[in-house]
Amino acid sequence: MAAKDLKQGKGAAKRSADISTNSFSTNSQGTKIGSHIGGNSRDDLTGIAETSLTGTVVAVQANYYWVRLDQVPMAESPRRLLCTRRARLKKVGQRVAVGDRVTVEEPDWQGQRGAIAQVSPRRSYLDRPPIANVDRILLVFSLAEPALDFNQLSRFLIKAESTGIDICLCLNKRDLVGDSFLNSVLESLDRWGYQPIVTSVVKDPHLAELRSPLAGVTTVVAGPSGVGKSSTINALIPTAQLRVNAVSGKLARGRHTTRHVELFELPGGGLLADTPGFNQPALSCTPEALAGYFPEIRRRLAQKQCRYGNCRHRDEPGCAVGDDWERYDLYLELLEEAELFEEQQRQQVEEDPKFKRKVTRDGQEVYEPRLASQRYRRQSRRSQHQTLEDLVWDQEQAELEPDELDGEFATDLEEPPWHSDADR
Ligand SMILES: Nc1nc2c(ncn2[C@@H]2O[C@H](COP(=O)(O)OP(=O)(O)O)[C@@H](O)[C@H]2O)c(=O)[nH]1
Ligand SMILES: [Mg+2]
Ligand SMILES: [Zn+2]
Repeated sequence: MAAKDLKQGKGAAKRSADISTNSFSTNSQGTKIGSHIGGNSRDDLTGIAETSLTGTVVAVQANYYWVRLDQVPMAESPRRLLCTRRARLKKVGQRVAVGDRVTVEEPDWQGQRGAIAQVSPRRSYLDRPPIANVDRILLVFSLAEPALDFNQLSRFLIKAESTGIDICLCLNKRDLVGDSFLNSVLESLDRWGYQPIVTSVVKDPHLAELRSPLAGVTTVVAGPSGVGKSSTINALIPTAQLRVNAVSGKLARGRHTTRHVELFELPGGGLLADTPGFNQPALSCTPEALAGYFPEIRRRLAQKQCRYGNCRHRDEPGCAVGDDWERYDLYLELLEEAELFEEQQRQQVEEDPKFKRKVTRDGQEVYEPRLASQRYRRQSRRSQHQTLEDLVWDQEQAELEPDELDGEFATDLEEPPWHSDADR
């Protein structure tokens, strides 16, 4: 399976699709507000049945989810409800992430509470930070302070390309550089295949061109520390009030600390999430996939094919890509890294008694967890997805959502995680 599929496409989408076909008929014990019984509750009067309350998860706090509802029954009803996740979702392993489209039941308008009963299949999923249904990555770099580092920019671009999500590149701090420097940067980036939006936030603000790519979609803001991500979001959404110059990156992320991800609403519609900066994203893709993350290579391959289907565009005879392009040396460097990474993964997995090697019908090598018993089969299939995902994508330690810390995603399957106090 292509790494890209594991990352955000088929793997995640399939998981949620499988789950969403389950019926979530409610446990309606006639407890709360009689949410599924027709009648004259005030919600019925407004034509919005409580069972059809839909919304987007905009923040996750411990085992609670802030859901922004698409519609509310009365003007004074709260737009956001603090929700738990139904035990049923937990049992089938349906995680809830920021960005998920959900159905909410049992709204308690006064207490501003509810319960998430269903999660819609995801269009995309990013695991770093965990956000579902991202439409666009806004990659912010600064032209100065910190100085533009082309190698770092390339790595961020390639990491972003590897998600398959649309990229919008932004060069900030325009006020700090002269025209000739800016133009030479723009010429280089154009050769790579990118046409960035140039902004400044602080002096003589210039952000207008950012508005249209962000309107109406869900965007994740990424980039190194100090380039002006938080400043940009604050300028676009004054109510966001993100801390500028906040410490971020590896130091700020302990093993069990949650990275707080929150989606902010743009005044004209659309959602925006800040991410903690990280200085050098770990590139953990397969050697085969790497070429697809360079627009220059994609462009050449669209015109002409290499002689060999498995060409790595290094010095193979009949290669259509060649070596006469600006980022060729970087490509070679990353190809070597990818080959090394693949080899390490193979060794790690071969040595691990929890996995067995299997060759699929289409000839791909996969590693499956050895199953403890039939009883855990359903559970283990899910863990397998998760584990392979981690193996391919995560060189760093896993950073878990708090509600995964209950062991739900552990590869050790001896104890089924069927019970948890946090459930309702
Ligand atoms: N001169 C200048 N400084 C900026 C601009 N945008 C942000 N800054 C400054 O850059 C520093 C880092 O900004 P911040 O938004 O915290 O960056 P983040 O780490 O990417 O979120 C702050 O001191 C900002 O005031 C800009 O367009 N021009
Ligand atoms: Mg910041
Ligand atoms: Zn080639």
